[in-house]
Amino acid sequence: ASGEQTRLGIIGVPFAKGQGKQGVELAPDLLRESNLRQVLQSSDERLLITDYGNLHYAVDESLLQQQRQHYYHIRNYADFMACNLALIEQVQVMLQQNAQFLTIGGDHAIGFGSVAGHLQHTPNLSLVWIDAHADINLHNTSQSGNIHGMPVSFLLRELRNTWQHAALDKVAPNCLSKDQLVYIGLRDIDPYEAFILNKFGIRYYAMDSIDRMGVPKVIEMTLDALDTQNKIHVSFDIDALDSNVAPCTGTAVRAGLTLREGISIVEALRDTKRVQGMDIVEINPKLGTPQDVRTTVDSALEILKSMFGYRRSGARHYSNLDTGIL
Ligand code: Z70
Ligand code: MN
Ligand code: MN
Ligand code: MN
Repeated sequence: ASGEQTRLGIIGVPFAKGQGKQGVELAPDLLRESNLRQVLQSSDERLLITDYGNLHYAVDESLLQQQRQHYYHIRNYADFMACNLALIEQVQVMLQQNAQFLTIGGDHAIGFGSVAGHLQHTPNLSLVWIDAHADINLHNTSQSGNIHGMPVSFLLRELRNTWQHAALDKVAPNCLSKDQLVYIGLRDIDPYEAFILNKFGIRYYAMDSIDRMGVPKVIEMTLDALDTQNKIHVSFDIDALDSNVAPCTGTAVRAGLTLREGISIVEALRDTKRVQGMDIVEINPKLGTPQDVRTTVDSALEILKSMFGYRRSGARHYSNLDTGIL
C-alpha cells in the first residue's frame, strides 16, 4: 500500500437504558463477529485500526441523587450520565491516539457522550445527525421518558440550560452551536421537537426534502451550512434507513432512506476529508428474524465501509499495483 496510514479507534458502548427494549447492547459484539474489522480493513488497507473493546462505567451516589431530586420523571438518568461521562473520557483518549474514531451503540443516548467527548478534543465541530427522529426532547417535554430521544438537547448551547441540574458546564464545557447541526432523514418528529427546531431555526432535511431535492442537493446545502474549517461528527441512527433494509431496530419507521441514499450521504461526507468521528446506533438483533438481523448488519457494514474508505467507483491508492503488467 502507498500513502500514510490513518489511525481509527473503535469503542463499543453496549448501553440499552436510553429506551425500553433489550438487545441494542448486543450490537457492538455482533458487528465484531460479523467481521467489522476485516470489512473496514479491506475497504482501505491504509487504515490502522485499534479496537478499544466495550466501555464500562460505574454509577456513583451523586448521580443517583441528581436522578432522585431532579430527573426521577425520565428513565435511567444516572446510568445515562455515568455511561456518557465514561464515553466523554474515552473519546478524548481515542482522539489523542487516532485520527478518527467510531462509536458503536447501544441506543442513541450515547450520542451525547460521543459528540460531547469529540467537542472537548475539537471545540470547532459540526454535527450531522442522520435519523428518522430528531432526538431533541427536553426532560420535561418528552412523551416517552426515554433518554435516547433527548441527547441533542444536552449538546446544543441554546438548550443546555434546560438541564440545569446536570452540571454540563463541568462534565462537557464545550458545546455545539445550533448553526453547526444538520439533520438528515427525519420523518417522526414529536410536536414539541418541531417547536424547538422551528424556534431555533435548526436545519433539517426531513424525508420530504430528500424526495423534493434529492440527496445531492441536500448534501450540497448541508455542507454549505457547515463551517468549512470544522471537523465533522456523523451520528448515524440505523433507523434513518428504510425498515426494509434495517428492520432490526427499536422503532423501525417505513419510508426512510434507501441503502443507496444512505451510502451516498456517507460517501459525500467522507469525501470532505473532515469527518473525525462517527456513531452507529440502535441496531437491535433481538428484534426480527435471523434473516432480518443479517440484512440490518449488512446495511450497517455497507454504511461504515463507505465512511471509512470503500469507493463504489474503485480504489485509487494502489500505486504499488503498477508493477509493469500494464
Ligand atoms: C420519540 C421519543 C426515538 C429512536 C425513537 C422517539 C425517539 N421522539 N429515537 N427511536 N432512535 O421517545 O422521544
Ligand atoms: Mn488528535
Ligand atoms: Mn436516534
Ligand atoms: Mn431514530
